[in-house]
Amino acid sequence: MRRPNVLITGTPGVGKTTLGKELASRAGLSYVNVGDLAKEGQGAVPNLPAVCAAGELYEGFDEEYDCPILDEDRVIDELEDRMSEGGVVLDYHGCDFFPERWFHVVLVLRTENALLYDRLQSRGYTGKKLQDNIQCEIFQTLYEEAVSSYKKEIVHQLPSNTPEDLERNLDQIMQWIEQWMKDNN
Ligand code: DAT
Repeated sequence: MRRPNVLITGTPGVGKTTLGKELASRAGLSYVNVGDLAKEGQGAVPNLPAVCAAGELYEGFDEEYDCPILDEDRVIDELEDRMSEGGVVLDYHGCDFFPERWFHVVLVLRTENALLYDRLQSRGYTGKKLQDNIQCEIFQTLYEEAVSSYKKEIVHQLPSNTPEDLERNLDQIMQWIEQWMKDNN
């Protein structure tokens, strides 16, 4: 039975992981967090700073943002087999480097600034990192990235402010998945 691949993207803190895990569990799909995958990835990378352990799918470290830089090509190689099988909910705060053919639907979660600010602050973000992430949401950077990387018809923005939003989104996506399965099997 064919199953769809769902990309969940958006600014850090909008609720991708919360929605992605719950959706995967309800729909019987598998959940992949690209950030975590990179952290746990296999294979050695030469010449990385000590902060990036050998084997991670990183190609360097961004001093300004205090975070590792993903080795996008290796991440794609790592995921290719699973994605071509289908049935994956993929979670990442970027979307322009995945092959377009991987996804049947692309969901961009959106959160109001004040709420996002509180969520990121309680995650320990401060200063430039906090400001930049808020700006990323204000400028709808991930939405722009999604519509320029995928067919507009498959890109949907979903509000992710409250638990009610979460439930509504889950219901809607579950219906979409059921319809997709009917249409494609
Ligand atoms: P992300 O994976 O996009 O970084 P997350 O799933 O870790 O985001 O969520 C960040 C925080 O926000 C976390 O404390 C859970 C909370 N949250 C997520 N979705 C929410 C929603 N729809 N309503 C209220 N809080 C939500």
